[in-house]
Amino acid sequence: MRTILVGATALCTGCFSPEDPRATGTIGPVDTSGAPTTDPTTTDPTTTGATDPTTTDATDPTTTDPTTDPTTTDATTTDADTTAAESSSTGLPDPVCGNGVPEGDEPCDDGNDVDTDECTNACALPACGDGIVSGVEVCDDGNGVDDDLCDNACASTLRPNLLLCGDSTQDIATFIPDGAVLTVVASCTPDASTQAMVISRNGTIDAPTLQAYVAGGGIVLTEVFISDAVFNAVFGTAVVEDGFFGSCTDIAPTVEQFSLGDPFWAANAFQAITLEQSGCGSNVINYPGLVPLAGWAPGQVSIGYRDDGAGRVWMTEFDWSDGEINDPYTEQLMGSMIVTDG
Ligand SMILES: [Ca+2]
Ligand SMILES: [Ca+2]
Ligand SMILES: [Ca+2]
Ligand SMILES: [Ca+2]
Repeated sequence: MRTILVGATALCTGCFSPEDPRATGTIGPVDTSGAPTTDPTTTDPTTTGATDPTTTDATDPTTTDPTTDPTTTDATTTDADTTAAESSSTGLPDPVCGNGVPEGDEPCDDGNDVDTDECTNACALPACGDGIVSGVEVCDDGNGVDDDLCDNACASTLRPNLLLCGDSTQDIATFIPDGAVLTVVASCTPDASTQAMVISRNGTIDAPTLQAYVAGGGIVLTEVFISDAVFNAVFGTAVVEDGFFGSCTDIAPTVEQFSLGDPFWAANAFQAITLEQSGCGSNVINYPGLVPLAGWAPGQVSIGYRDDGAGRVWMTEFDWSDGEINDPYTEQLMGSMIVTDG
């Protein structure tokens, strides 16, 4: 028994005893305390956790998804290109005015060729100033000038009627200038509605009526054979016809020009004709107060005027009422006299 115990003690001489501080204190606590410190603190939470949410997550939503996809590519570039392409090439055709269908910026399109109804031929609604007389407009010269024959409210600045006193083969409506709105009325009794009264050779005149009319701003034109009687009726004179000139062509005798500085010639460029081309009548040069304008020769006056108050009496002493030749220049001169702002 003893030997075994000694032997056993001798064999285990090099072994660590449980009481040895080196074995228990050094190895045990190092293994145990080192493992838990290294694992949770260093590796798991810091490296793994920080990398995943911060780096990966931030890159995905901010950079890739929202900026590139929806904003740049989809919304702006692609949509806009598609829309423009559809409307210009693929979509509706350009508006056609006159097809009866209001399209694009056409306010109307009635498809007819009537310019003066509720839709003009330009597919526009009627308006004062468009140069088209429609609706309640008396006139519409579209020029923006208020003090001419048609004012900016599309109302005529003339009295409405043009009177013909006496017979005339010539249609005196041909004397009405472009832009003037006048109604021809057969009458020898002018009134406040009379823009001008044209008295032909066989017209019947009444002196007091003529005097009141002219003094009130009326305009009178005469003809061959009656100029002296009209002049005397308005001005109380006693002039008589003197001689007879011209070729009785019905054309205004503008062979000779007088009073070159008169406003009438500023408004109507003088056009000379020959004596053979001229209408016929008597010389009115000796009518008192007359401003001579044109005639057959020096000292032989056919056309002139004299004012009385706001009115004016024109001597148009030639055979215009026969109307055998429609002469545009004669019509222009007569028209200019009719709309004179006396
Ligand atoms: Ca149309
Ligand atoms: Ca129309
Ligand atoms: Ca108009
Ligand atoms: Ca005007």
